[in-house]
Amino acid sequence: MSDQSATVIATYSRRMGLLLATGKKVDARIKGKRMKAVCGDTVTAEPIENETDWLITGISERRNELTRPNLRGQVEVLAANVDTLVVVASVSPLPDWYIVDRYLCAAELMGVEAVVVFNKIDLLVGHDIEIPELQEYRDIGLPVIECSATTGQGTRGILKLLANKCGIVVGQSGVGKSSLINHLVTTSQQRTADISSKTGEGRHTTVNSVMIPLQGGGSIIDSPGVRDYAPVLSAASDAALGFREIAAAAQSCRFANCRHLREPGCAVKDAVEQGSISYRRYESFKRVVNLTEKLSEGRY
Ligand SMILES: Nc1nc2c(ncn2[C@@H]2O[C@H](COP(=O)(O)OP(=O)(O)O)[C@@H](O)[C@H]2O)c(=O)[nH]1
Ligand SMILES: [Mg+2]
Ligand SMILES: [Zn+2]
Repeated sequence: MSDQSATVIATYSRRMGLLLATGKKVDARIKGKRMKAVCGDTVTAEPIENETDWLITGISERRNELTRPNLRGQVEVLAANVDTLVVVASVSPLPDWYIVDRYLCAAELMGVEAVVVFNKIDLLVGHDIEIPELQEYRDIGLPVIECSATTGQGTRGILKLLANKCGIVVGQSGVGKSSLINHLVTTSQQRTADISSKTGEGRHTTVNSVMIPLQGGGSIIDSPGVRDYAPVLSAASDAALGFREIAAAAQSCRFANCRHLREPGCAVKDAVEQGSISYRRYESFKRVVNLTEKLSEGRY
């Protein structure tokens, strides 16, 4: 039987869940050790005789990749072919805005949309609290959604943004990524818990990530909570491209190779001093520069 086209919708330690072009879901192994497929990949696969598993025979070229450096300094691909990064922070655990900025930086460098989702606002009921960081994101033109996976308040905005798109939910552990996805999925059959228990390896196998269809034709990828995240940059000078307001101001720097640190005539530093660029975002930018320099020297 000839190869069929399929989408990778789940990755476990060694096997994968596939959605075949026919709409059928199967488990699969991958041919050889060198190929590594991730959620969102389009692959070719064929059935294996006398087995329920299919065999992945090839991975199609990726439109984009969400990557991070692993502990050994190698590039790890978390997902492929996504349209939107849904960056989640929450009332509790307290937001680490640097992590949010690093994911936003990754989205800019991937050339995909990003949305900042502030979850668990049910915990703020009765308190009149403005979150200044959220306003900073709105000021640079990013969509910001305040919501609660528990009450459902605000979550329709996420569905609207993901219509006919593939989103990936990212952010610190415990902010409610899985809860939000469970809230958004159309039928209970498609809930994340069921996906891990229905596939061959059983529920004791850790699901690394899973893609779930949404109402409106979109889909969403849940990735396990990451304590920290850093984008993979080919050079520290690329960091500015990951911060849209810094990239815009940089057009007016005196020197084309300005690093926006201590150079004279730096329009970015001027904008920070005048307050039109957030000092916090500028600090995030400098941290990404530092991190990239450390990585390139193998000091991560
Ligand atoms: N109060 C409240 N708790 C939430 C909300 N969303 C998630 N949680 C809780 O936060 C904890 C972590 O949620 P989970 O979805 O596992 O977070 P993840 O690690 O980002 O996937 C769980 O105990 C959830 O019940 C919310 O909107 N409001
Ligand atoms: Mg989770
Ligand atoms: Zn500059």
